[in-house]
Amino acid sequence: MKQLTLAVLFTLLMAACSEAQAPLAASDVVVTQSVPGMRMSAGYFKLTNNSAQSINISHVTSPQFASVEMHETIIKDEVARMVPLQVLTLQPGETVSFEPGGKHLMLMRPGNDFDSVTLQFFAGEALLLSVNTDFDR
Ligand SMILES: [Cu+2]
Repeated sequence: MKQLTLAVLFTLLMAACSEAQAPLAASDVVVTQSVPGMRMSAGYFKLTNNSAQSINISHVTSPQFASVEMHETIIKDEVARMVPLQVLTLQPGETVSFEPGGKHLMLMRPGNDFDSVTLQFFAGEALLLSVNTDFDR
């Protein structure tokens, strides 16, 4: 009986640890090559809220680019256009995909010489997540 209690406690502790580890997680992170002459790349990924509260991403930055914006592609009058996404809200447990033709990052004005890109996700002043991905020029 005592052994069983310990096993349950251990399991609970492990669950608590993994929860505390990463309230926000990113996977399948891709930053595309910039189109020649455009000096602009797109960023795609999946973002998951592992916490019990909703998360509001206010902006994303990258040390390798002077400007990063969250965009959403919408179709209006059969014309696709991009609109800035002011805030990205993730409900508890929700995963949102940034993908071609939908939500995406626009990364503008790259610096010189880098072979990986860092994306930093912010909620106001708070840095929630920093991820790296390869970038082959
Ligand atoms: Cu865009």
